[in-house]
Amino acid sequence: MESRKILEKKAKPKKKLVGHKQHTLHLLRKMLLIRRFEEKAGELYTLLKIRGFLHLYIGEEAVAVGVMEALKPEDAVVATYREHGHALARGMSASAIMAEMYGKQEGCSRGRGGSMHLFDALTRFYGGNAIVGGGLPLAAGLALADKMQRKPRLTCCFFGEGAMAEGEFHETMNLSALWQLPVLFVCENNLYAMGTALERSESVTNLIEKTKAYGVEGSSVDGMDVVAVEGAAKKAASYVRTQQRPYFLECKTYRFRAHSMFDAELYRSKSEVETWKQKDPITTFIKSLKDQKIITKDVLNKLEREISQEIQQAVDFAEQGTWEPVEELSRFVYSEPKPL
Ligand SMILES: Cc1ncc(C[n+]2csc(CCOP(=O)(O)OP(=O)(O)O)c2C)c(N)n1
Repeated sequence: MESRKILEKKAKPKKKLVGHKQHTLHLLRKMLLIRRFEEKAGELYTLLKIRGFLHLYIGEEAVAVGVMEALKPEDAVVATYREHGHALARGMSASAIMAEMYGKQEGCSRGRGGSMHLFDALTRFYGGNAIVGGGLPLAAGLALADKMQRKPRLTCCFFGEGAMAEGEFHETMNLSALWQLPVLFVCENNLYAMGTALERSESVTNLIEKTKAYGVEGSSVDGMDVVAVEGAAKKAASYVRTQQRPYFLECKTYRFRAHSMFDAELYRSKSEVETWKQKDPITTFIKSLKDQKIITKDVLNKLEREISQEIQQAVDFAEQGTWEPVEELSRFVYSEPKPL
């Protein structure tokens, strides 16, 4: 009897570890996919395969990946112009995103939006917004529609701390609290809005104080730690769903690359960037998984190979894609008549 008890005791954590292991590998896979996808995109940009603006998310992967774990398929997601990571974490196909960046018809926005305007109705991904703060009122509108139609869904809105200096942020906070809208606001505080440091543009740098002034509850989390972000996001999403009220989650993070492909980075020192790189969300996660013996070198190499194949397929898909015929350029400026 005693030995059976011991066996049962031993068996339990093993079972848990399998689920835990699969989940951690899933988080790592998503972060690595985003990192490698964007490294490739940066390369393709210099080869002039991708034109227009390109804002890389490298360094911030733990935020999109952790938060997305708290969302359900029926929830909506709104992001900024730095949104490849969010789109991939939400489950959009790397091929459709790459083709979009190439400007091909097979892209998720038919090649008309490019890097800053990714869209996918299937995963309820509403962008990709070039205007700083522009996604905030859109998120409130989506949540208001859900509330009016009594649909039990949540809208998750990602934005940078730079958006908090915009009027749209303040109007959205006010109305979301007043109308009790189910929005999870996720602020990706990477300390700089283009070349402007937070303390140079905001009189109050404790961001949660700002939202509290509107009656919106909030909390902060280490945005370089995917597990911490996932935990905080799950609590936050549960608050939004049960209370039917907005919530503000600040994720403290850092972008390792320049603001966009055109940025001399005169506003920060190389040593500051190097210090933050010590907290790289991917390398620190891999180290902790290795220390816990959850991952081996072989598993990691296999993961890297699979991701590399997925990205190569995306590039091939984009290369073989079709250009939009010039005579179709004015199509979709206005919605097309629906068949009666
Ligand atoms: C309304 C508006 N003003 C200015 C710009 C130019 N602009 C593009 S990105 C950016 C900085 C935004 O920083 P933040 O919101 O912190 O996001 P991050 O780039 O750090 O992810 C600015 C000022 C813009 N796109 N829209």
